[in-house]
Amino acid sequence: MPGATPSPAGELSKLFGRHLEAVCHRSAEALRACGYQALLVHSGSLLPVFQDDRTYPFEVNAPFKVWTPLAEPDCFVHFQPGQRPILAFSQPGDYWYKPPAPPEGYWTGYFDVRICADRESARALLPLDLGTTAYLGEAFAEFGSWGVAAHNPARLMRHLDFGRAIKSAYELACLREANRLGARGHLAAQRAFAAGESEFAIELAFLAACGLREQELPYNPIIALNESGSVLHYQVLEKHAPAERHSLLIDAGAEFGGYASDITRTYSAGDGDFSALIAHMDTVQQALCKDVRAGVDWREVHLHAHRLTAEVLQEAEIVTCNAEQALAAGVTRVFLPHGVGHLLGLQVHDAGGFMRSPEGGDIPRPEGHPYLRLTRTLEEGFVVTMEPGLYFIDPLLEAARADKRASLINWSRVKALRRFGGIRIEDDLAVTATGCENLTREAFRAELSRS
Ligand SMILES: [Mn+2]
Repeated sequence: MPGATPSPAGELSKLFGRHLEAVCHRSAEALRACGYQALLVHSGSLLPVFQDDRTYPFEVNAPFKVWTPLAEPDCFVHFQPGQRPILAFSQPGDYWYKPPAPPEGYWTGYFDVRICADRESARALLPLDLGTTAYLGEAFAEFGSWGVAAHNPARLMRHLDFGRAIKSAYELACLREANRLGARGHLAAQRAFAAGESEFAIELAFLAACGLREQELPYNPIIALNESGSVLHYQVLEKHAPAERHSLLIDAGAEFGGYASDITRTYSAGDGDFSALIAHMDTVQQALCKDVRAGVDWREVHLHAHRLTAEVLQEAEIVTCNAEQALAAGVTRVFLPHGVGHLLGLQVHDAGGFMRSPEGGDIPRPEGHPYLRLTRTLEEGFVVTMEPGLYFIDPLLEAARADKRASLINWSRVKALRRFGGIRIEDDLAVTATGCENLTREAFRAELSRS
């Protein structure tokens, strides 16, 4: 309608249409390259708890999320190039649970939606002959009789995963929204920390502000007060607030349309040394964001993070040597033992971070950096996290104290800073030809101007 402002849902629907066309195109290419005529993707099954009548919270399979934002078990997408994809939607006849309503929304018009009561009736809604169809998903009891050509063929899955790195305009819109929700949660968490709340209460504040339950988040939040910030994937969520409050490290993201945000912030309760160290790490993080543009080898960004970390260690007098010596002796890896970032999308650590090409071959990590999750050269449309860190991790410090690195570390400074745990500052970046769009900082700015 000329002159009318498109509703967000209308806009999203248009974006989804173009996105699905691209998914169909690259899936058709992958099928052709691997010798299949069609693709069947399962959303996943509910997994029963051992000797119990309950199931684990449902997690939808990533290859299914490629096609729809639907997060229901036992649904199938069947795609044959040139035809509208079929969605077999499972609506069990069950009076113990509320059956899901048939899907409705900006994306459903692009599918041939067929409602089924169970897997058997789903099979009846699919093409009779699946003999040239590749199937992606778990095997289930009656799966053997479905007659598919291949089950999770590695070569095809690799082709499909490779293409996921470059995000469409629709995917970027979802990632922006996931960041907006995440920023809202982070601001609530920051207020809860300032109010002296426990880790558990900070998580509740985060969830309430995002409007999501824990199982709807892309990953379990890491909410660490004080020295617990040194545990990279800290999971405890203490229910009692500690007697003394020094710092908060919160790594938590939200999800929209199946797409994740992955955001970390670190706060100091006081405005002393640790607060200055956070400000310094923020400068480092922003400098590293300036490295990001199409054509850049991510391994170089990671190594740059180590050079900048060495400078922080020298300036903050955490080492007794200069930055070059700290770097050469591997001391930065004591304080920054993880990768500086990873691909982000339908999975928080998105697929395909090492792939040289869809056909095969991995790009190796730099020697001595075993936890880097991305080694590819950035292309326009990649979405990556930028998450430098600096931590006081007891087992790594102990190991350094036992070898020739011991004399390079200022142990009294380490002792003074240990109670703060560590620092991580993490934003999500959409790579452009000449730089990047910082989805997270934009989201924080928008949320702050809203309130
Ligand atoms: Mn991350």
